[in-house]
Amino acid sequence: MAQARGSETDFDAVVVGAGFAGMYMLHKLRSLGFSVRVYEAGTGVGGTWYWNRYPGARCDVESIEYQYGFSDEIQREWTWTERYAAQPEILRYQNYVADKLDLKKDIRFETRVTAADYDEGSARWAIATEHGEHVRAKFFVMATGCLSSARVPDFPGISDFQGESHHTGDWPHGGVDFTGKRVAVIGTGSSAVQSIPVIAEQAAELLVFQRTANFTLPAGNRPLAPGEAEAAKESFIEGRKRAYDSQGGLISFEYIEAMIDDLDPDFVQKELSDRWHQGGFSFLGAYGDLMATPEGNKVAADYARSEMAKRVADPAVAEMLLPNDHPVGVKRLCLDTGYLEVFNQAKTKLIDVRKTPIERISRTGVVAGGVNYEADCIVFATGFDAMTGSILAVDIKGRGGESLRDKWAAGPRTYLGLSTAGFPNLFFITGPGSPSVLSNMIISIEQHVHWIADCISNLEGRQVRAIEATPDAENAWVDHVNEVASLTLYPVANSWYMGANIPGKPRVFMPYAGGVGVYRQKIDEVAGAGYEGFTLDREAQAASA
Ligand code: NA7
Repeated sequence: MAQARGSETDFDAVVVGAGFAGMYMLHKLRSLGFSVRVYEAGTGVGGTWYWNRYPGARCDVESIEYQYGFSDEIQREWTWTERYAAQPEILRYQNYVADKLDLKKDIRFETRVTAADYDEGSARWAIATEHGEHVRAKFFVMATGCLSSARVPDFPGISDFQGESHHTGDWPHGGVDFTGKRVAVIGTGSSAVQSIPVIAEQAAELLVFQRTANFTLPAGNRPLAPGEAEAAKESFIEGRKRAYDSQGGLISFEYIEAMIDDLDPDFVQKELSDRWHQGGFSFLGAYGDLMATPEGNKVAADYARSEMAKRVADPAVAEMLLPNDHPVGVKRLCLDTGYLEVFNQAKTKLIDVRKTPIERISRTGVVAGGVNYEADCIVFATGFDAMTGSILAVDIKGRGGESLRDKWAAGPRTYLGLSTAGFPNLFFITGPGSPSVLSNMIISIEQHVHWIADCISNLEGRQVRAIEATPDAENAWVDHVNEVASLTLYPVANSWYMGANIPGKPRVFMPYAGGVGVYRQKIDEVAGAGYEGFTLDREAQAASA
């Protein structure tokens, strides 16, 4: 245990981020008796759901599944109102949990961690914040989220724009009034697909700048029927156990394992149709090779395109909106509520910026293909420096002063997505190399929080002062992550999973595609074998005894 446990400058653990991951990590470690300090850049808890306040922001995992599962009391006390919860409801839930567990007293808000240096002599992290605060901790946990580093492309002239502009991931707390305005939205990923129908309700004119047409299916959102949420509470804890062992941490649908060629074509079409109209990600589980072979995927992609085309009145516009350069599901599938229908409105114009790239932002709008598209507001729905952006935003230096930014210059390298060689006592929650964004994030967060808390407890109990992944174990894991990815179609698309949306970012498939259940088995085996693949610092143990 830390000598100065509970002092204002020395902690057992410092955690960065107070979203779902950081909040639960704090609670878990604190309940085990450890002293913890959390740093959070925002003024409140919530992480992703604190920052992404754009109109229409909504989770694409069903609310019943997208909530903590560690407390039966909490899940019974909270009642979700919609099939897919909207951002304000999720943020209210997070605040309810934070207040119930009295988490906020250990969180320093409006404080970014800027640097963390590992001191080998004391086996402690020295952590610095933007306000010049310096604290030390034995364990350093990055709970920074996978999609937290909002990215506005480096368009020339961006500061010349005289109107209002916002990134969806850094949205003003007071909201934005688009009434009667000419609004330009750049990007057509999930954030754009969710926000555009809501913006269209207010805007006088809507310009949508599309680089890649994305697959989108109707979310099928609806209010939960009276009694539905209550009934779900009865089976929730039991369902959680199944979710932990499932493929994607979701139990509201089954993945069919049989390959398409072994199935009756009529069955396949019916399955695709049923799943499409059910809404959500179940569509991607219609048969075993949907995400694994171009031939298998094409059947689903053709089905998706035919459904999407039905929603767009003008065939020329439909042609622009139909994805044709990547398999379905390898970029995050969008779930929408009235997105494609917006393009049937006279006030909406779709601009293909693959054909006519955005050249610059002018004082009065967006210039593409030599045309200045005038706008009063620009919405940058341009995504994030995903998975590594927020980790590398902190200048982390490990043993021998090695910089994590340098170590990961050619792409992130982790052991189990939890740790990285050369950086003892540093943990990532849902880090690159773990299922993370390919799963129900809450399931993966809980899996990691449990593992890290068990690990810390175990080491403290044995008075081990440092744990560090070995380079061999890390290399083998990185190879395994790549091998599993290569069995899927994921690497073929220019997605943020691959880092492809950031100019100059290495193209590496970052999440682990092997599934939540398989992954869980692996990390539990590692722990059960006495932290196989890690070095435990026993020399120091003897010294401190
Ligand atoms: P995404 O999914 O990364 O979408 C960003 C969009 O912005 C996407 O359509 C990009 O096109 C587009 N983009 C990015 N840079 C540019 C430039 N320079 N020019 C034109 N268009 C650009 O982010 P979201 O916020 O929508 O969603 C992130 C995740 O949050 C989502 O997957 C869910 O998990 C929730 P591209 O496709 O790269 O050609």
